[in-house]
Amino acid sequence: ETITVPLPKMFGPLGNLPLLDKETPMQSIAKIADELGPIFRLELPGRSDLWIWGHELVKDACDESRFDKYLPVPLQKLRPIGGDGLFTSWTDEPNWKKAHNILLPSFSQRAMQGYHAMMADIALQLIQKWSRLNPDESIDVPEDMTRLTLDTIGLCGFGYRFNSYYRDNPHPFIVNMVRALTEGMEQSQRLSLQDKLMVMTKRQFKLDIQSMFSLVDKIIAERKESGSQDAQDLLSRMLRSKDPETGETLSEENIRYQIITFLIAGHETTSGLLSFSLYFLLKNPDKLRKAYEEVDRVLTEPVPTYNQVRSLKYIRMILDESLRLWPTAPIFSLYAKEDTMLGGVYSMKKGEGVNVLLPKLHRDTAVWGDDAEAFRPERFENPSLIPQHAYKPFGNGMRACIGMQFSLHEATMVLGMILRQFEIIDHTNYQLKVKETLTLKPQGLTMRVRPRAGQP
Ligand code: MNH
Repeated sequence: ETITVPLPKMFGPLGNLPLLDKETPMQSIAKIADELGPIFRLELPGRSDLWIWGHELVKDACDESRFDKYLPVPLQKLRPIGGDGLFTSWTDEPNWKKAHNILLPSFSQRAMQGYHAMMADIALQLIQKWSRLNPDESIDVPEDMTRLTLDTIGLCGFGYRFNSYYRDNPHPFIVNMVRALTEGMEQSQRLSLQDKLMVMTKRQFKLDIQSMFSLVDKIIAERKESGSQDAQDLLSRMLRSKDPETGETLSEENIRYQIITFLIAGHETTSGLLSFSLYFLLKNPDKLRKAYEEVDRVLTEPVPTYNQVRSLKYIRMILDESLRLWPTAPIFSLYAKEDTMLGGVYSMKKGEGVNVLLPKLHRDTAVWGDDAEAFRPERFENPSLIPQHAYKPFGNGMRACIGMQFSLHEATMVLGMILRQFEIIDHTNYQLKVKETLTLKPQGLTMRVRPRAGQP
């Protein structure tokens, strides 16, 4: 039997569009989800989308023998930027599998030992900046976290220093990137006539992409010329490594797309994660106390070792719990490879897509209990107790995030170092407002810090 999928109130040819706040569409959809339940449909001009968040439905959609990653319209709009890089390619494009094979070892937990010193280099810049603040100065948390994650992926990715802690304004590459990403996302919300009229915006979009390509192409060319391919960064690994299946290396164009993809994927998501984690600690003094206890016990030197970072179990649980409540990449999409019954209740045609709404999956009380809304890192004490496919902040299966170990090693180190050095203070009694771009961030979060006694 197939159920009738609920649809919210319609507004003629605009469909459900008026129900979506242009600034915070994901949060509007989560509100609709509260009302309509674990599966529903949204009609937007020219599209009709299926959404799920109930655990049983998501679990079924995570079956890779029947479903594969889908590129919804907003991701398709990023093709001019990300090309056939890992994030914006279909699984059956030849460069997806090739790059996946070549890059997987470079993102393994073992490979993090090679990036550790570079990550620590950037983390120390943040610690030093904060330790020189006057007591009444406040920190723009998302801004300083974005400086950190951008500089980290720049250095570990291709030996380039964005030097964001020496700038008030974002690096020109980031200005181009953020404007291009924003335009890509906005294109997908525009009616087609409206979109055709935006001549200047389109010209700017092209210019921004050209500037991004030229910086990255220059870095690749210089590295090839210098012949120094012994560097430990991702670029030299990409230039060297051959796909075990085809024996081929990646083309220069595809390496460019991968680098741009890492910059996009690697900087906003991890900075949002660190910002939300600090937000939750500011609001949960008992958890903060446990975190201080752990970093005081484990971090005995000013710069943590690789193994010390791996020992920060509670810090890691704080990050896991932050990603549960505010998964910074909140949606991923799948399509049915053949006609199939989704969750045994809804019949899907071959090629039909479905969006997974993570903030709601991660608050499904059937899995997480009646205190699903509460910040409780202890839930992750024993990860084997978490039901399969109930927690998906890094996506699913072979198309899951390749940068998971990278972001978690970086974030664990930085959060550990911050808490070892500083008492964090919620000087404004901050009220959470979640800002949406391609990712989520706590908008306008600021805090103050004081040196803690007995630093190493
Ligand atoms: Mn990441 C895919 C979340 C950090 C590079 N990432 C995904 C997906 C999610 C995700 C969800 C799956 C998207 C989809 O199915 O359409 N990523 C995150 C989060 C963080 C993150 C929550 C940090 C926190 N990601 C990073 C970092 C990098 C990175 C850091 C790179 C350095 N992510 C990727 C790439 C993909 C991806 C590349 C696409 C992988 C593939 O499909 O082969």
